[in-house]
Amino acid sequence: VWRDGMRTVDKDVQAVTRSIVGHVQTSLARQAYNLDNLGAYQAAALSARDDLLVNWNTTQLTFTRKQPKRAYYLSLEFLMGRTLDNALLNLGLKDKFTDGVQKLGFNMEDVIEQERDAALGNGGLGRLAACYLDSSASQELPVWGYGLRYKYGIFQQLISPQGEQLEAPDPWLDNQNPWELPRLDVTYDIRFYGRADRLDDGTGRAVWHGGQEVLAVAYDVMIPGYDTASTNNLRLWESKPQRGFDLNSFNAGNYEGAVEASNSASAITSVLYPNDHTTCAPNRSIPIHFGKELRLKQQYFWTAASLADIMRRFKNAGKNIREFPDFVAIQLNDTHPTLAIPELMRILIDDEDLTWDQAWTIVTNTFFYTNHTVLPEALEKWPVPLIENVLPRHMQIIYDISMNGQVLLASNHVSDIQLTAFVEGQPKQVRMAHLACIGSRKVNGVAELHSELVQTTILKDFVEFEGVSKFGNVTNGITPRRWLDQCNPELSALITKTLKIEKSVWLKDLTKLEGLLPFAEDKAFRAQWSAIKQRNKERLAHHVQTTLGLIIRTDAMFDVQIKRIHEYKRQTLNILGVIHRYFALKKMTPEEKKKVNRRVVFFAGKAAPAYYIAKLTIRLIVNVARVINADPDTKEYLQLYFLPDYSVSLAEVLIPASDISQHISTAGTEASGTSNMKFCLNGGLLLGTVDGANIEIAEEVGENNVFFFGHLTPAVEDLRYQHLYHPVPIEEKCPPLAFVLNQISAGVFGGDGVYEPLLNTIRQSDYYLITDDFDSYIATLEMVDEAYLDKEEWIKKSIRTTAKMGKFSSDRAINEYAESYWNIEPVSIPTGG
Ligand code: 26W
Repeated sequence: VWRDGMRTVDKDVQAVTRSIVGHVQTSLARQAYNLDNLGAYQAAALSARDDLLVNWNTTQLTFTRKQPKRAYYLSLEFLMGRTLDNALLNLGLKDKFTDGVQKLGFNMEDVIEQERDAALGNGGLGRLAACYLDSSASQELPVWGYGLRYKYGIFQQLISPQGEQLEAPDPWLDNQNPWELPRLDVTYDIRFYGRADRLDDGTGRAVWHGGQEVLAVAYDVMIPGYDTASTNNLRLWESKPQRGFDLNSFNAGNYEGAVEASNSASAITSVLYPNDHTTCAPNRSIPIHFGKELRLKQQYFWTAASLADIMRRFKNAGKNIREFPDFVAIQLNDTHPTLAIPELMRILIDDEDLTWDQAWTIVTNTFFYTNHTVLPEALEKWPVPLIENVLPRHMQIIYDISMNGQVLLASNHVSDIQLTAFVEGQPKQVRMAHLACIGSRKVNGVAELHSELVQTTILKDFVEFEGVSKFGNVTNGITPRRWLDQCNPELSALITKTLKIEKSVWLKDLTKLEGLLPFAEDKAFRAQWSAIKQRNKERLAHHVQTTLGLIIRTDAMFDVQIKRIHEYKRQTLNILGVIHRYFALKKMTPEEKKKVNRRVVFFAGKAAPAYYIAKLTIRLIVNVARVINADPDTKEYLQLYFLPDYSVSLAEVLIPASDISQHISTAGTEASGTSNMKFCLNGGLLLGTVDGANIEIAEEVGENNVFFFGHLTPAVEDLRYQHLYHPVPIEEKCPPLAFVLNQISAGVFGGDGVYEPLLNTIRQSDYYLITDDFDSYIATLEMVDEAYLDKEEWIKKSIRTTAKMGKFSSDRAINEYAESYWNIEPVSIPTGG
């Protein structure tokens, strides 16, 4: 049914309220007259779910009938955030539900706020997976996601009175989850440990037996497309003891052992590992999770269950196994699912009786690998003895893959036989990026610069060996549905009114935003544009006041840096810049201060629980905020906030309120960044380094609309070498920075020396080049101030930025994967209703 230019479910407000009340009474077993917001949310969610289910069923039925080639997105993380608002917008039912809950005496915004985020991810990689699911469904592409149903998502961050990060569990499933469908009939037995005995029949086959068997149970999450009935599936696996206890231990009369085994089975999907990028503690010798058996078990449990499920679906279609790559494409989201490569080899050789070569041809035409980081400490390596113990058959296969690689190399006269899936050292380790690369059809990075770096650094040998055509780039994208229409409804409405086209048109073809360009010259339009930014600032201030009790002034520039806390992302550079500004303000006369651009600086982000330096950074920010916000000399001109417990939902309030956001990683370290795109889409300007997708954003919006600073990627290695072999004291190299560091050391922000280890990372090797980039950073911040004082010119930049962000829709990105890699096509889904 078409309404307002959108294919909506055919339902009037009365039908909506009837359905909600029905759920209150029958699903929740409550009375409509004494319902609270939480009850209203649950009933509204169940009602929306009914509509999703109809579409989901139609979609899956259509796939089963038409048997198109399908793509599967294997990701250990899906950072979905909330679902209700998004589902209603995609279904075209938001207005009716808003009216409907109002008729029942509720405010839609309050109802939406009741939902807990599904925070099954750490950051960029997990949120990217969520955006790609939205785009796949919206473009009617047959794509399923596969992940784990963690009982606990990313930890909740609390800030102690001293400013330290504390971690609390995130029991997100405690209030029931209306968005998932348990599939207690879709289960697989997943084996660990035991023995792998090679058959001596010359086939290379082996039998893997014994050990522990764990049950994988499917939970399905419906993924509605925007303005289409197409509703895809995200299948998450839960681990359970196979029969509630371990039969072997039970038979031996070992009751305690049996109970223990059941504990360890459910442990597999109990918690999301909270580390991104950092696999080592600061001394770079204490591994945080590599070598952690449970993490390896998570990875295998998930890939094995997903492959078994994909294989069962393929076989149900009655195809020949050799046609597997014609019907199945599997995208590996980073190296976390790389065990899928030896697992598919195992299935094809041991279960399907194929030869090694037949199996390898299928595998290398099925998998695609995306790399998301070139930081050496973030590259996965698994100790051989660990794999040998947990997955003995897979270790044999990995050795065989490596050996075959060596033979091929020798026959190709490649001199450098470094090309193996292994590193030397005791114990030997498997380099997962190498295995993923060898076993895949294509390998891609996530922005132009990053894809270049993948080919010239970590996978250089493979480019030489396998040819450059295996390597490519797909620049990341974001879904404009959540990251503009949902989080910034007023701006979305203004855009629709101005472009004079249906919202559903530009939200599906984001390049249409270019139509805003001429309006940058329209004074009345600029006034509306900036009034919306102002109201978004007030919405953020209101949110902070109600959640934290803090009063934020909104007559100032909002300057935002929100992302995981990491040395390479350089929150330190930002806070040192804030301190520098604070002392500059302290020195000013009242006359001078009057000309100052007022700033409110926001930080938010989590640190990996064992990442000591990152946690010190948070502590420093919180304590600097305390001093600055209380100083009567400066508080009118500079305010600083660290907002705890960063999440998708918090980002949705922060991003639309930002005038400028900071993306200031050391050049060559941030693979892409995706929040940079979200800010710019919402008319926030970008202050950043020449890194990741910042470069492509500048290419689109024009260099005069972004603020770049800092050394470029090719200079980085040289500078690091200089630091080590020709160190110059900071007092000489950068006196303003030396002053700031000394003030911190002197205790101006308290701490009694606690910040020394953080400051020493800068004073000593300064791996991330704070001392080299500080001066140009400060100079650029001053340019930002100057630009902001010219209000009209600033708004023009803001409008032009939004207008040129079309490229960064995840619709464009997912189409590149679909066309150039997976070779899949849209399947149109008949509209029900
Ligand atoms: C320690 C194990 C580990 C290592 C790396 C866990 C997770 C990771 C991820 C690759 C970290 C991540 O999220 N990378 C980010 O991916 C985004 C989506 O492509 C990019 O935009 C970011 O630049 C990149 O940091």
